[in-house]
Amino acid sequence: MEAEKQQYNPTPKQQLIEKLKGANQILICAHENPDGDALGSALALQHVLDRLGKHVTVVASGKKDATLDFLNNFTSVLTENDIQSQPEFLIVLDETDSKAKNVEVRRVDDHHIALVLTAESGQFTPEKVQFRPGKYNYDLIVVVDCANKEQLGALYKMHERLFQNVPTVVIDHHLNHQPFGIVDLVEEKAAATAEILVAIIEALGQNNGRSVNLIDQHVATCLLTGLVTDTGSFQNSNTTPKSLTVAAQMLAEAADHRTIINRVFLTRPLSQLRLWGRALTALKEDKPLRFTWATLTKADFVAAQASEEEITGLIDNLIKTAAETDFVLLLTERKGGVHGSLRSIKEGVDVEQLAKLFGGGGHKQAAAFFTPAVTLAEYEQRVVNMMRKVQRERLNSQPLATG
Ligand SMILES: [Mn+2]
Repeated sequence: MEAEKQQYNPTPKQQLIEKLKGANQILICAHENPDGDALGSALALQHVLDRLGKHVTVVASGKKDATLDFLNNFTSVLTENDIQSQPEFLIVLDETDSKAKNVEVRRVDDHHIALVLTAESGQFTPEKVQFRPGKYNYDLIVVVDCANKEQLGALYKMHERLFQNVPTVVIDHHLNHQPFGIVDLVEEKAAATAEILVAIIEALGQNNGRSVNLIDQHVATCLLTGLVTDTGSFQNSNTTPKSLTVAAQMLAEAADHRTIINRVFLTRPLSQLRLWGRALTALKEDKPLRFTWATLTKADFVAAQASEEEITGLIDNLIKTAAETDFVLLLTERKGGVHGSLRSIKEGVDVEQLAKLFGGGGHKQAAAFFTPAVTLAEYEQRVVNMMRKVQRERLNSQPLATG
């Protein structure tokens, strides 16, 4: 073992492939409330490992987005309550002095069972018996698209012992990844976990010089879903030549691009449309100070029969398209307070600084904050006044435009 280690220094990718090839009972975990990349990656890998004759289970906590139900095996994804994480319990008998025969499990009464055996010679004594934890149901855990173990949510909390005892490998692309497996394959430049998986799946198809293409239509659709969702349909700045090349490869393998676009981008529940409609109808602007904002109260959510999650996409898909504005703001009344989302439109306008004024954070282009224990009615004016103050200072400090 030691000698082998000295000669061979595998990369994380090689280590990961070896672990996948060597495992038989595999648990694939995606992050809480899995998105297109998390589910697409998990289900693609499941399909491939299945074809390699392994027993594979996919699990994720929280809400599974029903718009992704076109993914192969979507309905087989389990939640943290469905999986067994207790190890076997072993009753171990020392046979040094005498062999056991006629081993049998016998029910004593409604509350007791007995393991019954006879000594071939001599007699067994209590000191010969030991109790030990046995095997787990899984010999490998694969975590996809998670920056840290906390992102697994209730799945991790509920099965902490399982994660501590079964080797875990991680495939991820987040910038702030905190390693938590025996192998963490992290490619920060990858637009999606699905993009990293393509090379892994290709390697899994190589066996002793023979090569099998494991990327069939199901796998290609799953992986393209991950790429399309994480790049906002190749509109976001994380789109690279590699992601487009991989997307082209998936299309060549007959990925169902039309279904992905139709389901992920062109289909919205009516409750969501009603909610967005309310926000857009009440859009406000400060024309001289060049910013635009929308608000949604608790009453709006009730009237639209929409949930808090249905706000997702509103600011990026619609409010952000507002013309002649430096930045946009969306204030929503949520459980326990008011949430603010900010997006920078004009180059150089840093909305992270604005979010920080309200205890929030994020990036220059996209930031958010949450203020507990306030209502929108009392908070909106305060936020807007603060934005006015900052914008006024910013615009006044700028050199006058020429021409
Ligand atoms: Mn991702």
